[in-house]
Amino acid sequence: MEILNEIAESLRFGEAAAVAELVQEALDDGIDVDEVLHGGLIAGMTTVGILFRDDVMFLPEVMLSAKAMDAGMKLLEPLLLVKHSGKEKGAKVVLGTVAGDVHNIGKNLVGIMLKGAGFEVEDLGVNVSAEKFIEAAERGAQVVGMSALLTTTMMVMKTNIDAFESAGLKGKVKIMVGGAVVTQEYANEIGADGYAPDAGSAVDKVKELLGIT
Ligand code: B1M
Repeated sequence: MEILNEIAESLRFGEAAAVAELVQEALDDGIDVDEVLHGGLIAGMTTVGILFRDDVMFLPEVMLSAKAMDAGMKLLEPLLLVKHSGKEKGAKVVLGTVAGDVHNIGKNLVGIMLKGAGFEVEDLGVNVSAEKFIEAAERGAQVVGMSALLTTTMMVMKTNIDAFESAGLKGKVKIMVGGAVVTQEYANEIGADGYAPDAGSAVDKVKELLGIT
């Protein structure tokens, strides 16, 4: 669909106002919110990732693209919450991006989907230390979700899981990991209870971890 390409293109060029306008237009045209998200915003961000990797785009430009993504997500969030609404009240999930890592777009999306499904979500933000995760878990969470986008910071997940073990929380709180660089194999290797490749399957994984069918 042409308009989705236009959204992706505007995001690639970091044009926040244009992204917001086009997202609204796509929604007004009756295009499904998930299509706008995946075919427009995420497709655009995927291109940004490739151009960034290949030294065609640089950090300041990627930051503008991230701002444009936020502008689009603001419009999609309320609709995603309604579309994916469920009734899993009572269970609390703590989310955060691990220490040393400031990528939050994917983690935020996971939070939106979990809230939509009815879970209570405490989002600790980015650059979250093991201590902060543990404190939040001790306030009463059933699941702790850690996100990492860098090959360097994904190692921090292992340190955090070890810290949960030392705090006597391993097994009491389920730990889910995710983020572009994380795999099921890595999750198994570091002793995480669960892994999800994307925001939609993060909801299914939390339900599975909590025995909700
Ligand atoms: Co950065 N960055 N970045 N970056 N950045 C990547 C990750 C990179 C792959 C780009 C590249 O080279 N192609 C690369 C990492 C390479 C590596 O380690 N293998 C990279 C780099 C190198 C860096 C810096 C080191 C660059 C520098 O400074 N020289 C720097 C690090 C900063 C830091 O964290 N300390 C940096 C900075 C930035 C910006 C600040 C400019 C910006 C982030 C802005 C923000 O988040 N607010 C940024 C961006 C935007 C990206 C790319 C282009 C896009 C990430 C994104 O938002 N994707 C990214 C390229 C890429 O990933 N292909 C890149 C869209 C999002 C919806 O997907 O986050 O994967 P994602 O989330 C998905 C799933 O992964 C999953 O669900 C989400 C939705 O489906 N998921 C979970 C995520 N978390 C989950 C948790 C779960 C379950 C599922 O359970 C708890």
